[in-house]
Amino acid sequence: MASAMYRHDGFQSTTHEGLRQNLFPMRLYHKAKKLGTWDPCSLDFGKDQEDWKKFSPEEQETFIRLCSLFVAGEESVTRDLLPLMMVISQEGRVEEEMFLTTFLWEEAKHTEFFRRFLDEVVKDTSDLSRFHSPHYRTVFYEELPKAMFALLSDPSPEAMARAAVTYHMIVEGVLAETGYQAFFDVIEARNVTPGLKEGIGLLKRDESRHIAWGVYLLSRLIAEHPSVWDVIQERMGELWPHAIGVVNELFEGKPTNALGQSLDDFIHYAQEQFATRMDRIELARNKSLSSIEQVLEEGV
Ligand code: MN3
Ligand code: FE
Repeated sequence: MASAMYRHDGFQSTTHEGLRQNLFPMRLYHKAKKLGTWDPCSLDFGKDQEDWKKFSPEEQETFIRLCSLFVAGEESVTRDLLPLMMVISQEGRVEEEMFLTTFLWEEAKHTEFFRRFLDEVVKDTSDLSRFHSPHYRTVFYEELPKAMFALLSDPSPEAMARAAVTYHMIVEGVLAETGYQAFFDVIEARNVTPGLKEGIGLLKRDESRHIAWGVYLLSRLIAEHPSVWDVIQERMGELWPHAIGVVNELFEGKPTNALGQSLDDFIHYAQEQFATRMDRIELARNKSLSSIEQVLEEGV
């Protein structure tokens, strides 16, 4: 990269516009400062510790399996966001970068949250990567870091679209949304582990902002470069079998797990998430970016 790029021709904050408060990412930034400041250390796990002792070994195993996927998934999104932030910074989109500072901090706290549950409730210090099945490994050990760190040498709109589909559509939009909603539902229905439930509720709210920015980014890329649409579809097609693979592996060939969750429900919900995201992005092909922002704003 030419060193000539490492200079500033000016600063947005000293232009006649100042910081563009009406930009969607700026509105997300203000939301994040209000809603994203919860502290994983402040959650009370006292009742969770009591409930844990009453779970059967099979139920405990299912909790640990889910937590091992979630904690590593949160670590991976914490570790893999920076290259995308760097491109946004280099493009001088300061309002988007300001939102992304909240994004990265929140992912760090999500990692901390699940690890705290494992340390203080589960009290398991064994190697939890044993639960990381082949499709999970393909997504989180390979495809996600590869797509994100490719941006260091190729910050093109096409590479950005591949990164955003991987990170925001598949990992956050399909896998995290599906996993957290299903986990939240089962904890709520059984009225157990209130600390875990509260944390997942807060985390889901954070994720809705992350995904909204991801959809905004993809919509913006399509608006600026219409050919990006084909790249998005191709990338969704590449990753979808792995996303469904992660769900199938979670159930190990059985129709339900020890918590009474059903594979069919999981698959159905994942498909719904996938279709909803695709619909939103497809809107960007025919409508203005501002009309998409309105739809996105309703969801955060
Ligand atoms: Mn997260
Ligand atoms: Fe996220």
